[in-house]
Amino acid sequence: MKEKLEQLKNEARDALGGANTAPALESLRIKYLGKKGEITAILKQMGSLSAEERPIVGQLANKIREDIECAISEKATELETAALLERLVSEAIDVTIPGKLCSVGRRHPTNIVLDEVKDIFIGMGFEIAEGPEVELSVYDFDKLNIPTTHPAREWTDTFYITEDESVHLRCQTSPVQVRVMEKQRPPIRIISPGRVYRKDEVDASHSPMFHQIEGLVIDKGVTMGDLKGTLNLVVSKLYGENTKTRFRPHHFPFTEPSCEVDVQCVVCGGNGCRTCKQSGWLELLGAGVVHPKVLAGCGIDPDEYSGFAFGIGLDRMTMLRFGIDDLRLLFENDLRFLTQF
Ligand code: 2NM
Repeated sequence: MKEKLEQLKNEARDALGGANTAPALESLRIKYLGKKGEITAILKQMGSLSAEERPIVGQLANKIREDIECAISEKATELETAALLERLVSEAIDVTIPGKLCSVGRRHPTNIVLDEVKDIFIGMGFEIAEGPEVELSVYDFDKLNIPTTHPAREWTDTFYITEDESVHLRCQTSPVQVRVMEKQRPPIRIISPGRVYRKDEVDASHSPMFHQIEGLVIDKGVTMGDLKGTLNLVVSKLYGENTKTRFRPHHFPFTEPSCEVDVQCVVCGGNGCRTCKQSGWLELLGAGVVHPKVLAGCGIDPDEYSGFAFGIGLDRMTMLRFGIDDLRLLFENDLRFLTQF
């Protein structure tokens, strides 16, 4: 029995040497020390020994069991340490590697100018109004006093959505004004910026989609004088205190009287250059006193209220502001262009 125990001890030592995983170690523990393990089996056979042999073999058996237990726990610690070391190496983070740069986007030049214009009007008590780009022809044409015979209503000029011409991509943001006038009682002070659509061939100064900022003021006793005062103030904030303006008579179906407003050329200061085609003036916007028919059509009594409206081409303004000579640059989204602002 002694020999058997010594043999078990050697066998266990060899087996432990080759156990390199926690499960392998556990199965060795069960094999030698478990309830049905080999040492236990020997201890169970002790009854057949003589009284002299029993304590000697018993001692030896206990000693070997303790040795094996000790060896197993040492091996377990060794395995844990090795596993930890491996994790530390494989999961190592080099905190000295430079971070990945994420490039921050920037505002489009059109939005830079739009925000400036918005700030000026908000400072004057205006609110921002928005509306759908797919618009009812009733709102974009009829309620604006644009007759069915008007060239703007041709299929060659307007992106119709329906065969019956009742729905189209808006060609101005005036329908937003109409919607506000129908819903809100005066006083009204709004600007409505947004995309508008016209069937234009693309060139350096035309695009089928462009941007407008329209404005509307309705109250008791609003006159052409208020229109001039307001727009002159806007121009002085945009282009400087002493910038001259010129109001030229014009025609729009939705305003009467109507005018176009020019500013002294921002490039040459009025002396004449390529940008202003030697005239010294740049066309900035269209405006006028809202036609009584338009007011009445929106449920506002033209005998009680009056107002003025205007429309600014935002893309052209942006080009002038930054000296951009081709409108297409604003729509191509070429980063080499956009990162310059
Ligand atoms: C312009 C020029 C003149 C205009 C008129 C209206 C409305 F809805 F009140 F009738 N909104 N915008 C208007 C007037 C727009 O754009 C060049």
